[in-house]
Amino acid sequence: MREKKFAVISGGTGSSKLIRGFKEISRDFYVIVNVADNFWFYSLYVCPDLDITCYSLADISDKRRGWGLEGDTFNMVEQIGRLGFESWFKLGDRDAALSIVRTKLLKEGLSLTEVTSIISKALGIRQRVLPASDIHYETHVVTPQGEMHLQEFWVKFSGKPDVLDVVYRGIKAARLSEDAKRAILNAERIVICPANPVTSIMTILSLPEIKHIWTKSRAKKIAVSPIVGNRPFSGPACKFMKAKGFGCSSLDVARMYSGLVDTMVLHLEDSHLCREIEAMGMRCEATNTEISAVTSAAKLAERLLEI
Ligand code: FO1
Repeated sequence: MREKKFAVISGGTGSSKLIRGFKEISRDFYVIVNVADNFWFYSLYVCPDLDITCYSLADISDKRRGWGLEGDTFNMVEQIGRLGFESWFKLGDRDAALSIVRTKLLKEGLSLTEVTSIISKALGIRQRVLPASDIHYETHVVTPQGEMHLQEFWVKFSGKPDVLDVVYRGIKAARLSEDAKRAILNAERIVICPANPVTSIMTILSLPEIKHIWTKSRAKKIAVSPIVGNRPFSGPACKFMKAKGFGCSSLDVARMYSGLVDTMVLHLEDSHLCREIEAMGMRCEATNTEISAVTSAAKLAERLLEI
């Protein structure tokens, strides 16, 4: 086991695979997690990216679905449907238990950072899982049918509507959490996971004052592209990148992260893009970024701590 001060910037499903790899080789690291896809579901505060991070670190996640708990049941949400209410968000029964506890503690006045720390400990997690912010803000997708929360776009409408824009509602009033700030300043190395750049990563790197903290941090900053060729590993990254005026390739991911990272890591298939990326002033490394198996995730994690 390697002990090093490093932080991982993380979103949901794609990130959780790499996090499992890091857990194989290190017990002690920070995970700074996107919170802009959090939302209220029947009075419960649901935090999909925090939860998949915790479930992955506790090794109880549903790896096939990429969210929720392995072996969970959906009796609660099915009953909500039978009562004639909206049940498109399939919050599992045991998954809901976590949201019930979180909502109770938040209502008692604890911050999301404090609540996440309590939940992590209860799940036996040794790593520090840090919400990027303790203040709620939301990713909204602007479509021809109107503006909607990311969860509505992705789950209720299956990611089908055209995307005109993506906006972070409330971000100006949000702040990087104190613990996330400290992690960024103390880390020797920061790895940006292969996550959706628009809805998982820039939601964090666009927070007010982050520019100052990010520049002050002496950490080596490395980003892993979530795209191979023109295909994202999962999810609607391309639709969102296009709405933001980018194309859909690792080169475009590098353009988005230009000035924020020292090194771009991309899939071997995309190694021809390295020359153009290096011309942008970044280092570029092509390696196997396909990490569905935990052994390949650990191998990539190992490499990310070396370069
Ligand atoms: N994703 C789906 O595609 N369908 C669902 O019904 C669904 C339920 C769900 C419940 C709890 C949770 O933590 C995540 C859930 N997700 C579901 C995943 C989630 O919508 C997104 O993948 C993430 O927000 C993206 O980061």
